[in-house]
Amino acid sequence: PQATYLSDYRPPAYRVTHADLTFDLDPATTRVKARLHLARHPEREPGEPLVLDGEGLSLKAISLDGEPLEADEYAVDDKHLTVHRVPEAFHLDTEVEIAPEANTALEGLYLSNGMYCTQCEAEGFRRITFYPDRPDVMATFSTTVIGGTGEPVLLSNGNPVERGELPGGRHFVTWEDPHPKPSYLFALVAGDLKKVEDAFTTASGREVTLQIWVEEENLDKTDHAMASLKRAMRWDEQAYGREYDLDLFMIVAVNDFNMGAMENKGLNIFNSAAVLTHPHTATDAAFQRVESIVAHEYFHNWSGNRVTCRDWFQLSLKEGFTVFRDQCFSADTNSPAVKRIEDVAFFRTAQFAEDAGPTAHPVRPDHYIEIGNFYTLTIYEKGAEVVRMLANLVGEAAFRRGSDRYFERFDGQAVTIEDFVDCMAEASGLDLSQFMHWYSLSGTPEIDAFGEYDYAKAEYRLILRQRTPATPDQLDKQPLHIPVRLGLVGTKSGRDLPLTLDGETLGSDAVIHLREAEQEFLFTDVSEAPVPSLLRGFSAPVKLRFPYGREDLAFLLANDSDGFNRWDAGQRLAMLALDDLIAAHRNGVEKVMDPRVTEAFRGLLEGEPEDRAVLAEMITLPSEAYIAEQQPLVDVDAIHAAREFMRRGLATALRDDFLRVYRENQDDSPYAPTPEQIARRSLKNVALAYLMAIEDEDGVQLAREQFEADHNMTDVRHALTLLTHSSRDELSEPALKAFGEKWAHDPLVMDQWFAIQVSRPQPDVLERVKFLMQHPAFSLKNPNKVRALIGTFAGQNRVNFHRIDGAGYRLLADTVIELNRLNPEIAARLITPLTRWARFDEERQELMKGELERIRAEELSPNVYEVVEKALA
Ligand code: B3K
Ligand code: ZN
Repeated sequence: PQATYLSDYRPPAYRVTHADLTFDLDPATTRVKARLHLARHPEREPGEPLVLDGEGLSLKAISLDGEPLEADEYAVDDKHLTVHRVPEAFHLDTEVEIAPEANTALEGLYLSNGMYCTQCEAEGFRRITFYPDRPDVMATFSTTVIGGTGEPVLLSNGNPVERGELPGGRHFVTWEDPHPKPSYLFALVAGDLKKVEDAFTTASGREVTLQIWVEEENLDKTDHAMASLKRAMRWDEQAYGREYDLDLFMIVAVNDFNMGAMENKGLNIFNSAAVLTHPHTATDAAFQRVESIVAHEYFHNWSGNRVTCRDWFQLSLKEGFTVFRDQCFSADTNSPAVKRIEDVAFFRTAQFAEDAGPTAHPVRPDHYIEIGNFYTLTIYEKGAEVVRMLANLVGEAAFRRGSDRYFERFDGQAVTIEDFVDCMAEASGLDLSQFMHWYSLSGTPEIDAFGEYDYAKAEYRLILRQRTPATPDQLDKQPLHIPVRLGLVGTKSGRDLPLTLDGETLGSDAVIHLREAEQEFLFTDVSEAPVPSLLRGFSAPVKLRFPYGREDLAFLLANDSDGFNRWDAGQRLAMLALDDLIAAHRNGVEKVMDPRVTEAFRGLLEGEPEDRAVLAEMITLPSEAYIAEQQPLVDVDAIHAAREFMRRGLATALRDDFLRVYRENQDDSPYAPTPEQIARRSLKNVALAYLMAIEDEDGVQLAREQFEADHNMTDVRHALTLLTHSSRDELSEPALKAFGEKWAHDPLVMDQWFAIQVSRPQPDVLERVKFLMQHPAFSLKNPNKVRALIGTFAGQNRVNFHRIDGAGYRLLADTVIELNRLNPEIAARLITPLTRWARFDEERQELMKGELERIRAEELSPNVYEVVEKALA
């Protein structure tokens, strides 16, 4: 496979002004007729051949301006159709055959549960018809879909303009999309679907019909998605001044989908897991996920569709910005502090790991083999952090002026990241040239901070040093422009002290700009010795080290005015204590609980009742994956043992508090995914998890009652997880059985049933994974099932996946080898845990590399090839 380079970008030789498509649907032989109106690109020389992308297409007919082409006038290979000589402007007709039922890669046109659907981003459209399949070719589309009695509903982008009956019990609908769009936003859905309909009036008074299309049995699971959609539409008008631009907005739920959802113009296609909710089938987390994904896809209508990417290297232009937009939306709708804590906890675990591994890449990569491998945490989440830094740097008002400018100037165009940042620079008057390095640098920058208080001079000297460690793709790194938000918390008053820097008063919470490799900041008029609260709100995606003592951290945990940093201080304090426990475990000496952690937690539990959702986060220990990220060499067993020891220690010491918190937060009112209810449930369930860590009899009783009460899925799933993860089979087996039988008909609930079982810490779990792979509800062809069973086992069950006999690695490699043939995109993602071999001991390294080599010996898809080559480089 060949790499594509950003530096090779050229505009397309020919543009498509309009595409007219007709699909005659059939599972084995779908006929696709395309009439493309093409014209030479003004920046390209006349006389170049026309080269269209096309993969897996069987060409049946081709003509140019109505004249059939002779065999020597064109050529077809496995990737392209070339027409040797074409005029300046012309139309090309092609007819191809494709087989949706044989499409297990779920890219292009495929069948999901008997329903036709498409996924075209990034390069799926070329599996549907011959086309210049690149985002900088934007055309209007007319699409006629012909189906039979099995497909009463025929959908595509835009507005339906004509429908009618055809001979042989067939019928058709023609759709017109007036907005020029790249081919990756094309969509078609056909099947036996039912809809829920609602309406939205835009700020300027346009009436929009909203439809959610699902299989009949899911009609009762669409309320939350619909409500979320309407909130998102209103929010985008208020926060960004962006209105919806068609008369119809449709969402379709499909069971087989590689990602969460897809923002096709006017016809968003969703993984059913990202749209369907019901109090009895979806947890609070699922409700929140649905809300944010519905919003994310809707927001793409402007950040992605109206203004799109010039090429796929600019992917973060739409993804980073849109994630930032959906994060802000969710923060406004729910608890902002908790949203930030959750996002950062995930980011520092998963994106930092990606940045530290063999597939590290910049937010704007400069080359790729398979773009499908670049829908990553770096492009999405780090891209969002970069936009967040921009927003904080330029300030709210300038950011809005900049985004208005961006949407207005580039409407209907395919643009670059520079275009976006230029708008922000113009709107703010700031020089953002150094800031641009954030887009080209891979790896996580590290800041070492040191501080010194001079009592006599009332000065606080802060020294910040930055460096970004080398990554496989980049050895040399330049200093970045890093916004560091901070406060100085007085140790006497417990308050933020006023900040004066270089004679300028900054208030008590300020952003300082680190631009040099090393920089000193001298704060004057500091009236008492402070503890610095640094990188508040995670103001930059960096690792920050400061030699905090444990008392300092306990102090910040109790006093910091920044909720995020209070949480972070607690995490840091727990980390220091966990480090001791890990070392004790490794050295075979007795583990001792640091009383400062216990007392800090006691203070939280017994202190002033505050935001329950934040409290739940504060009393949650760092995950095993996050702890692993902090270790020079990962010892999975020591980490697990240390964390369990600490959980049990806390549970033993604070048992009565946990029991009281549980009881105080029980709530029998009807389920609603409101921030208040979610906060109560999460706090109560964290408390219950502590009680179950020591298998406290009251705790066991409460877990059983909570499971049996069957009040809502959040509580049921949590209780079932605790029972399943307990050491007592008499607790787990009956509950699992009852749950599995009750929900055998619901694929989304069965996914949860799989995930709960394969994340249990007991050593027999690998056998259970194998056994469940034979379960009738499991299928390797369904990405949700693969993620629930194999993904959860390999990604979250660290002790068992990393078994020293290598059986976990072998199981993953076997699955990857099989999926490489069926679904390369999912296969390539699934390998991730094996690519992180360098972080483990030698014995495990050898085993993991051995499995990667076994995969490499297969005939590989470009997706898997690219990941395995990087992992073994
Ligand atoms: N833009 C899609 C990504 C789908 C790509 C799959 N290869 C989902 C999203 O970010 O909204
Ligand atoms: Zn997106």
